[in-house]
Amino acid sequence: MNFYVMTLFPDMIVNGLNTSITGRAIENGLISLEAVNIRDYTLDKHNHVDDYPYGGGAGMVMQAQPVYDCYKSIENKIKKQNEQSHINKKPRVIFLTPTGKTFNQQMARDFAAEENLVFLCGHYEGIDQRVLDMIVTDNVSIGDYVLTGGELPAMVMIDAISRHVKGVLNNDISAETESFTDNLLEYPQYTRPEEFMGVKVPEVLLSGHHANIERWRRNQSLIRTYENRPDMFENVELDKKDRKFLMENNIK
Ligand code: 6GU
Repeated sequence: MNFYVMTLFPDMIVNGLNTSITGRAIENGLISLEAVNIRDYTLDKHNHVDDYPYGGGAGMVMQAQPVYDCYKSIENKIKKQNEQSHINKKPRVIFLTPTGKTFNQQMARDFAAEENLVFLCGHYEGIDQRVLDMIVTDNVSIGDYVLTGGELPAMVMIDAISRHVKGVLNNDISAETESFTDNLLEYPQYTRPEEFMGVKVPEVLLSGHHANIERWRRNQSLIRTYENRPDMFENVELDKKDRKFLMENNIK
């Protein structure tokens, strides 16, 4: 899977993602990452990529031309790569914007099925709408707060998408057995020592009784989801034992 990021801060993208699990995936050739500097495509003699907004108002707007030319260079590169295999599919282009659809785990799975993904990071007050209308296929936000630019959101998305690419995670950690998959949050984890600053590991986890451990973990997931994510809890499929546990604990 190939990620292309159009940005004014390519170092931020590359330095952030060359680390840890995504870094290893790049090293192993499971994913590739190219951060392309939009400023390299400006035709302005002072290398400006922004200008004042028509209609007035605060801030600056990124101009259409450098963004368009930057995109075209990426599109051409992908076209050439696809020529041998007779594929002729335009890549999805994701614009990172607080006005987009909120990113979630299902979107991460869907995007992971693509061969190429192009991300467009905005800065200033926005990007000229004309170039957005020409090239963008998906408008995506990562949550209800405002950031200074699209770089961190692009990195968040690339991390979440990469986890769904075969070989990126260890085989024993499946991307699908984790939080969100059955609308439940993960249960708490413990490791050695058995006692830390006087606090013991929950007895059941030392018992070796697999059914009891599974039940305890499920109950913990239920409590966590109920307390932290009431919106998700509504979609949890509860069985008889779940209901009994919730009743006994005055939940629901
Ligand atoms: Cl994608 N961009 C910016 N600037 N802020 C955000 C965001 C994106 N998602 C949440 N906040």
